[in-house]
Amino acid sequence: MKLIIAIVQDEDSSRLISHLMNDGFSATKLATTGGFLRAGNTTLLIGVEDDKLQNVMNIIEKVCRSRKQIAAQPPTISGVSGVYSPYPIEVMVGGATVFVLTVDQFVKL
Ligand code: 2BA
Repeated sequence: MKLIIAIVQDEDSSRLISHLMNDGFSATKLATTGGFLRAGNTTLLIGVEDDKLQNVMNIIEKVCRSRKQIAAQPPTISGVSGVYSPYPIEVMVGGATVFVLTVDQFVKL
C-alpha cells in the first residue's frame, strides 16, 4: 500500500476530492500553509493499493492546474532571515506537489 501526500491549491481541492470519491478513493483533507508564500494550500492524504497508485496520480494530474501567484508579503530572499525583496514576487504554483510513501501497516481499529 502507498500513502500519497498531495499538496494542491485550495482552488483545486474541492474538485479533486470529488473526482477521488467518485472513483472510490478515500482521502483526508488538511488545511496547510506553504512555507514560501505563507499562503493557504491544501494537503490531501490518500491511502491506496499499489496497483491503484497510477489511477490516483492521473486524477491529480488531470485536475490540478498551475497558476501564477503573487507573494503579497514578499518572502525572505534565499531564506536569509531579515532580508526582504522590495517588490511583490510572481511565482508559478502547482499543479501539485506529490510525495509517495510506502505504508508498512494500515489498520482501522
Ligand atoms: P510554497 O512554499 O508557498 O511555495 C509556493 C511556490 O513558490 C512554489 O510552488 C514555487 O513555485 C515557489 N517557491 C517555493 N520555494 C521557493 C524558493 N525558495 N525560491 C523561489 N521560489 C520558490 P510549488 O513548487 O508548486 O509548491 C507549492 C507548495 O507545495 C509550496 O508552497 C509548499 O507548500 C509545497 N511544497 C513544494 N515543495 C515542497 C517540498 N519539497 N517539501 C514540502 N512541501 C513542498
